[in-house]
Amino acid sequence: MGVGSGRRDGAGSTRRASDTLGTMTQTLNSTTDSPDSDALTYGNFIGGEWRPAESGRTFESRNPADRRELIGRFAASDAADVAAAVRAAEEALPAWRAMPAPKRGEIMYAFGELLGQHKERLAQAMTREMGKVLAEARGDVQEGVDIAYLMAGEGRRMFGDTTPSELPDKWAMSVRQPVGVAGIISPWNFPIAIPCWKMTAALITGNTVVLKPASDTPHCAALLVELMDQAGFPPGTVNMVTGSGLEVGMPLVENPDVNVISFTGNGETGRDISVRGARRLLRISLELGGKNAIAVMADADLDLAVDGILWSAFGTTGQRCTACSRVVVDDSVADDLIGRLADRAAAMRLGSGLESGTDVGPLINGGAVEKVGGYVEIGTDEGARLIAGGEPATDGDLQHGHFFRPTILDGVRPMDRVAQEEIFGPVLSVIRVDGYEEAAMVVNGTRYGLSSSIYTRDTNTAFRAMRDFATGIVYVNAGTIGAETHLPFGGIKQTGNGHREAGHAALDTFTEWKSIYVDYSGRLQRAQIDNQ
Ligand code: UN1
Repeated sequence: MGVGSGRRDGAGSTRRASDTLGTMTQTLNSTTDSPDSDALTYGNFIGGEWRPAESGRTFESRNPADRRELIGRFAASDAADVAAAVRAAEEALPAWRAMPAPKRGEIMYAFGELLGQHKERLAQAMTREMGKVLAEARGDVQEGVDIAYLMAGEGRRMFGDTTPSELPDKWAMSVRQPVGVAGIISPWNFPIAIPCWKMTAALITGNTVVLKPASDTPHCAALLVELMDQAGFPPGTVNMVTGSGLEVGMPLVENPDVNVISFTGNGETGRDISVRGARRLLRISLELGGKNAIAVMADADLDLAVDGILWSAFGTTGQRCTACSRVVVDDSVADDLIGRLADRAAAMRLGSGLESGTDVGPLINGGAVEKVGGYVEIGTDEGARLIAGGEPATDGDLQHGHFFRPTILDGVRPMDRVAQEEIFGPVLSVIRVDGYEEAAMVVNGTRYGLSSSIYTRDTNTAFRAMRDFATGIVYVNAGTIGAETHLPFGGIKQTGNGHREAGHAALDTFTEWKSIYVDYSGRLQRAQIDNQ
């Protein structure tokens, strides 16, 4: 694999990502007394080469559990770097789309295998860079492996339709064709899984890719792209440009040679992308979050519900699009449920996700701590009762990280801001209702529609919820998180714009349908006319 390292730039040495995978000899970085001397500098990956931003600027990524730890320095890119990456993707496109899809699938299988082999190192790197506890980070990488294998298989499926023609001696079929250059803008909360969802679907269908990873997790992205290079994706098929949304994301959206954008992130940015893209009829897939509810009915198994709620609300520190941020509970069991939730939440152990025994890792950055704290205040001002957490955790070593205690607000009303706005942190609002009808109304009473769940022992109620809950994903007797890669992932209403990721539905974002008619009758046959 890789020989030598990337070019040197003004800010130090640009390393191949593989240095930290231990797959090549470390040769760079002169001695310095700085405590950050071990931190590496990473470039962009364009046309099969690692190179610094054209401006030479860099930015830092730090460990959110201990911000004294520098993860690395990354190219602070701009429109010039984006243009170079899009050019490389365009140049690679003809050969890549001409390669038989099963062959593209073989490279995808190799990539899935490599991801699996490097699972532990990637998971550790992920926990260091974005904080989720190690077991969850391993799950994140596994999700990447799963989608790589699923999409590799699509190389031998990618089914279209063959169908009878209305005329004799005529053949009709439809096939998928790649869209072209795919701009992928991925979030930090699933720094391996989500770019994998997007890139594997784009690549297997014959598109080439420019990845703009979240600026909070450039290290994970660099490691991922390095593995894709090793797996054998030809130069230019996968490119990566790091930097801010404004300086990299928007130029990618505005670049006229980008044919499709797939974005996961906040609603405001999604809308902005939509508006900018609309001017040139750009194909755009958006996944913009949720305000996911778990309904707990009077007949629910409360032990099961408590486990599911805590996992869904505080797993990944509440930083999942699918996280449960509302519990909609039947009044008859509310006190019992809430008492158990509060006790368990208070007992959760905060700390570095690398330490065994940690239940809840840090939030992604200082801004997130402020935002979450702000929402707790908004909630209590609106009349909610704080029954667990409610503040940053700063005791001992926690003071060096972005920790916030698992928080539960009771007595929240359905239209309160904490019950309507996505907080993206460990804050759970409890809403009391009377019976299924009211529960369903409250579950559906938000602008989002990603995930929902119901706990009940009554089969009829469960089926009603499966029919009524207005979300793209519904769980019965399980929490709101844990979607599997072979089913469509996405939501309705303002969660997105109708597209789905994962499953074979993901292919729709990255392909155009072409309908083909072959007439072998040897005479003019007019559809709709000669078949009468
Ligand atoms: C997200 O939060 O954006 O279903 C993705 C889940 C994960 C994916 C979440 N498999 O929770």
